[in-house]
Amino acid sequence: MKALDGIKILDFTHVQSGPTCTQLLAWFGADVIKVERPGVGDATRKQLVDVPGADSLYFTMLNHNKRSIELNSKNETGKEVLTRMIEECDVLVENFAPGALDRMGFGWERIQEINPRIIMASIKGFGPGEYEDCKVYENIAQCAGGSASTTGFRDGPPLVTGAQIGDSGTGLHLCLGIVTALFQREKSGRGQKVTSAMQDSVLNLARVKLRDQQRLASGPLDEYSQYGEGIPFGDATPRAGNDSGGGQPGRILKCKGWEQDPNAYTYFIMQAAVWDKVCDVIGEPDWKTAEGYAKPPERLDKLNQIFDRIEQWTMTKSKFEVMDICNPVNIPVGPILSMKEISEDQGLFATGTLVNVPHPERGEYISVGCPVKLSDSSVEVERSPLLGEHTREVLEEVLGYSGDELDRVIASGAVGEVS
Ligand code: CAO
Repeated sequence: MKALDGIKILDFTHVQSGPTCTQLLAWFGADVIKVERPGVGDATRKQLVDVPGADSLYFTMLNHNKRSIELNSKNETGKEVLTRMIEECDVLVENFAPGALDRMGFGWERIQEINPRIIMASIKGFGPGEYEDCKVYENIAQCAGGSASTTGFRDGPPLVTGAQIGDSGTGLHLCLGIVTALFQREKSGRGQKVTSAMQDSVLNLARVKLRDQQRLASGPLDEYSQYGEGIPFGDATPRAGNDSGGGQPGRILKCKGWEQDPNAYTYFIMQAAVWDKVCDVIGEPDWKTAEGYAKPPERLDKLNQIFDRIEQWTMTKSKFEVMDICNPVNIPVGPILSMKEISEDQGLFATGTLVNVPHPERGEYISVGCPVKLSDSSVEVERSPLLGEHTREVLEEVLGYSGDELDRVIASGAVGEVS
C-alpha cells in the first residue's frame, strides 16, 4: 500500500514547477494523469534534447510514475473529456500562465460546480497584486523572492543559485498544500483552492535574509565578513559571499588540488563549541586561550585572518581528508561535491536518492529518486510516459468510455492519434 493510493490527480502541469509537485504525489502513490496538448505535449519533452528523437532528460527527470493522455482542452469534445476527468479526479494541479484556465472555460467556479470535492492547486509567479498577470520562470522568481540580492559577493552582481528554489521549491510547497487540503477534505467533505506563488516560496526559503534585514536596524551584522573588514553596511541585507548563514562563522576554503580541480574545496564551520579542536587541528593551540581569540565575539573582527590560517591547513589536505580528520572531533565540514562525484556516489544509489531508470527511447539514465522517505510507503521510480501513451487506457479505465462513445471521442481529434 502507498500513502496516496486511490487519489487521482489531473495533472495539467508543464515545464518544471508543477511537474515536480505531481511527481512527488505520484511517488507517494497517487494516480497522476498528465494532460498534454495533442502532438505537442509538455514543451520540455523537446527542450535541451541530448538523444535525438527521444524525450529530453529535462522532461523524463520531472515526470516519473505518471500516465499521459493527449487532450485538446479547447475543442468541444476535449472539453467534454476534461469535464469527465474533473468529475473523476481528487486534485487538479496546474501551472499555466495567469488566466489560461479561465480562457479554457475552466475557472475555479466552474471546476467546483463540476466536482465540489476537488482540490484545485495552482502555481503562479506572483500572488494577487501588481504583478499577478506576469509569466514567471525560475530565475525571475529567485530575483523577486529576495534570493538573488542576497546571493554572491558584496563587490559583485546579484547571483542566481543552481538549486531550483523557484520551480522545484514551489512544487514542494504546493505538494504540502495539496496533501493538507486532502486531509481537511476528510473532515469537511469539501475541496478547496490551493495556490503557491513562486515569489512567496523563494521568500519563504530566504526568510533568514529578511531576519537580517530587520537586525540591521540594531547595528551591523557582526557574523558577516564585511563587519570584520570594517566595511559599513547599507540599508538592505548585503550579499554575504560564502559566509555561514547562522551564528557560527563558516567559509568555503581551498583544499589540495584546487589549482586544477574547480571543486577541490571544503565548507568549514568554526563552531564555537569545538574551537579548541579547531585550534589543535590547524596547529594553533595557543589560540584556545589567547586574548582576542578565546571567545567567539572576540574573533568576529578577525574572521578573515583566522580563516586564512585554517585554509593554509585545508590546502594541505584533500576535501575528503578534511572530512576524515574533522568529523571524528565534531568539527562540521563538508566537501564541495561536483555533480560528477554525486552521480557516482553508490551510497546515494543505495538509499534510492539516485536511481537508474530504463527508457525505451533513450536507454538508461540516472535520475534523482524521491527525496522524502516514508517507512510504510515505498517508492519504485518508473520512467516518464511517452506522449499520449495512456490515452486509450485513461479514456476506458478511468473515464469509462467504451463502444461508440469511445470511437466518437477518438474520431473527434480531441485526443490525438490513438493506437
Ligand atoms: N489543450 C489546449 N490548449 C492548451 C493545452 C491543451 N492540452 N495545454 C495548454 N494549452 C494552452 C493554454 O491554454 C494557453 O493558451 P492561452 O494562451 O490561449 O490561454 C497556451 O497553451 C500556453 O500556455 P501558457 O501560457 O501557460 O504557456 P507559455 O509557454 O506561454 O508560458 C510559463 C509558460 C511557464 C511562463 C507560464 O505557464 C507561467 O507563467 N506559469 C506559471 C508560473 C510557472 O509555473 N512558472 C514556472 C515554469 S518552470 O520554469
